[in-house]
Amino acid sequence: VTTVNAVQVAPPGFTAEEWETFMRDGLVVLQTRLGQEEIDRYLEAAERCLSMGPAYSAQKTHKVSNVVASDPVFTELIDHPRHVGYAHDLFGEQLKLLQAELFHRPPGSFQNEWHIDGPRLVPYKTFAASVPVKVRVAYWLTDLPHADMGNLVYLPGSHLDAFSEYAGRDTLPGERPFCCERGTICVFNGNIWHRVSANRGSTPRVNLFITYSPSWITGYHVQDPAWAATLTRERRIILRPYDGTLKSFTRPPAEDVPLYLDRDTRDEHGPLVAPVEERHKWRRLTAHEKRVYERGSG
Ligand SMILES: O=C(O)CCC(=O)C(=O)O
Repeated sequence: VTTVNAVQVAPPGFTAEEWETFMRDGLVVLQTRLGQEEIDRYLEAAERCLSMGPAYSAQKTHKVSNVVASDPVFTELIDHPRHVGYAHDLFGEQLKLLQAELFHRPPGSFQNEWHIDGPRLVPYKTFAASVPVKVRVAYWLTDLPHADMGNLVYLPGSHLDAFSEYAGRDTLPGERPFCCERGTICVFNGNIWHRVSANRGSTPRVNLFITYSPSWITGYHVQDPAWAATLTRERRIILRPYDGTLKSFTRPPAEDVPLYLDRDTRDEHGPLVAPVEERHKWRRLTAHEKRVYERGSG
């Protein structure tokens, strides 16, 4: 067995039950949740990011993009072991952090329109119908006990319908406002139809969306390689700061492989590893593929 020094085993990801819910509904609430101390730490960091400006008006939604680069507390979220394994289950060795956003939706902020994430003309789900290419991990930092508090509103199962198209802001049959206690973490498929409700409550909604994709999905940030080089190996790799070499997004360089070791075997071998010289050309299965492969060959 070839071992690679200082490479960690992939942190835990979906349980069988969480996977089933995620595949059926397009959204799953994780068993793991934040304690009050962690919530306070993230809210303080959120306050620091929001106060850096630009100035925002009380009733307007304020979004901080690429928040992992804005505060060291959020930099930790690039690969936080409480959630990164979920994204790794889907995207495996080509995992990339696509977006990281902080949302502050104060009382009086408006709703947005039904949409899916990513391209609208020919959506991701045309090519990625069973497993999404964009997955979002949401950290909810304030209580959302009922609807109309600036909640995420989504249509469970809508990721499974290749031809669904919705427009506008009207209520749709089957829609679900996401309600939860602060500290809740959920993972959702970017292909589900969703919108945001107006905040008619008396408290701001504050949350983070940490979004992952395979490394070859683009469209948001080119991460600063100088900053990325100051981070841990895993964080640097997950940011994919390949500014000068576009083909690295498709075929990551040898030094970025493996990102993690297999959770079961604790090495980088898998059922389909081909005996070639260069390990960055070995085929690696995602956790999801492994389940499918093992069912088929077992
Ligand atoms: O803030 C939300 O709940 C969802 C925001 C949204 O629709 C999006 O970022 O695509």
